[in-house]
Amino acid sequence: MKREDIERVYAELKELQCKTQKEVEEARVRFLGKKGEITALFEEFRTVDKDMKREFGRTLNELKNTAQEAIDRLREAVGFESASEGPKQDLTMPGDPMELGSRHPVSIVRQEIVDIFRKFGYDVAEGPEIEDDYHVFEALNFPPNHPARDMQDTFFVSVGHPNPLLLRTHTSSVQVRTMERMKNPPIRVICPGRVFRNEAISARAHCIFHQVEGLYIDENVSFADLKQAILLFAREMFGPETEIRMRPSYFPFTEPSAEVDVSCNICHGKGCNICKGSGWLEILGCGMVDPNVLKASGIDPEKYSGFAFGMGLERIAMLKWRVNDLRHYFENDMRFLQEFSTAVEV
Ligand code: 2NM
Repeated sequence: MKREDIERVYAELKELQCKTQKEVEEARVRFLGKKGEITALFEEFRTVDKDMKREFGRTLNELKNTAQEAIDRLREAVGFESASEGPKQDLTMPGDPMELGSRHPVSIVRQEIVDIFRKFGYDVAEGPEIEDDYHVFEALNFPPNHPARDMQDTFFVSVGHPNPLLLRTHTSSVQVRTMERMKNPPIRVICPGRVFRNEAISARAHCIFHQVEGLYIDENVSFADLKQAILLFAREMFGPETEIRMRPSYFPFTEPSAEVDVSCNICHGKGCNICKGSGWLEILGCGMVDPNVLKASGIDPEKYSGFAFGMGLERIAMLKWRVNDLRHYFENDMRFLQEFSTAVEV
């Protein structure tokens, strides 16, 4: 036996490449099988001089271990061709823990609002995101030249068409569809959904956001009913101490219209940077449904009246969790989303 024989096998091992389990097995037979090269060296070892046995013995054992390790590594590396070839696994071991996801803050807020109005007897309605001019503007008393109908504000799907399709700019279109379908009040409905406006994206504006709008129509519905409904909602949503304040406003589909503020439950009116020192936070818009809107959907405004309201979910979530940039809601940054993992209600 010569030292070169051992060196040669080392060199061959170093060059060894396998692409399949079959090739790995062939390599194992070639080096370590009954007629393998290393097995042959062990045969030869018997003829080695007595004074050399110790050194050769150690070197040969090292070679054998190196070969075995190389084969094992290759077997791992080339992957298994069938499940039965796979590594021996202890099937009684517990599995890898699964990471729990979390609800998106907008989804949490929507669910809270929907739950509150369900309790008040409202149904939930949904409708198409791609709408026509009639359901988004005309039936809602938008005059023909209203700026919201401009391409600057609304995304049009098709242009130059007699009845162009567009992305809804509010979910009021779903309420129009509900009135058309139901005809006979009482109607109590809330419409959560995505809306689209052609705005430059910034900390305070986004071209996609989420709304919940509500509608209540019956005989003798008054502004006092609206005020009470909003107050009850605000106390369910923001706590029993909450006060509301209404400021006159304007919407094409309601008359009179108002904007609603809730008392700031962070500073309780003392003034903080969330309410900008005013003690009040704007949360929604509302009003008495314009008779023209009722008429357009086939409801007799002489017999029935109603109120409607609408709120932006991102805005409410911003107040709730004091998020200062709207863009966080759309970026799906895990570091942001995981902040809400404890907010999951079970
Ligand atoms: C708002 C504010 C005020 C509203 C009106 C209607 C409908 F369809 F009944 F006319 N739905 N939603 C409305 C009224 C929405 O959002 C700020």
